[in-house]
Amino acid sequence: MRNRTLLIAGLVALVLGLVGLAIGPSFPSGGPGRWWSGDWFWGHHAWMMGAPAEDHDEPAPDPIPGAETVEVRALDFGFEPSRIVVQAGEPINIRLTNEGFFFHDLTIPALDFHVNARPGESVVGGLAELEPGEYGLYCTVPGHAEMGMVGVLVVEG
Ligand SMILES: [Cu+2]
Repeated sequence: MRNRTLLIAGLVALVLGLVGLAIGPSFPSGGPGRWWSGDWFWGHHAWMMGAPAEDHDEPAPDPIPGAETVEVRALDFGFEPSRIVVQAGEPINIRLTNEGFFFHDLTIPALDFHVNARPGESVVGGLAELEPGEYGLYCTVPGHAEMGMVGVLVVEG
């Protein structure tokens, strides 16, 4: 039994070593030894604490005056509602209100639409008149879509 335990421990160490080698080169100069302690970690993980990651912080498209505003709540982790239904041929605004503890965004890739909000923040973005169809949406912060931050914008013709 002892030999088996040692074998398993060795395999675990080997796998951890390989993982370390695989991700090591992506660490900044200074090396993996300080990845958890310094600016690198917080620079890349500040979004966990409610701040945006660098590439998720683009401004929202300007709201469209007079257009109907659809309210969407961002939660940890999901959109409420996750199914947004609007009519074709009219511009709309989407107001994303972040009621979670984490930074969130609402991105509709097919429409090149993106709004993001810090915790407690409410941000409006405009969408020009839409073609009928179903457009998938999600939160682009790593891991959030997998945890449920997905939905669909349904444009009824
Ligand atoms: Cu999110």
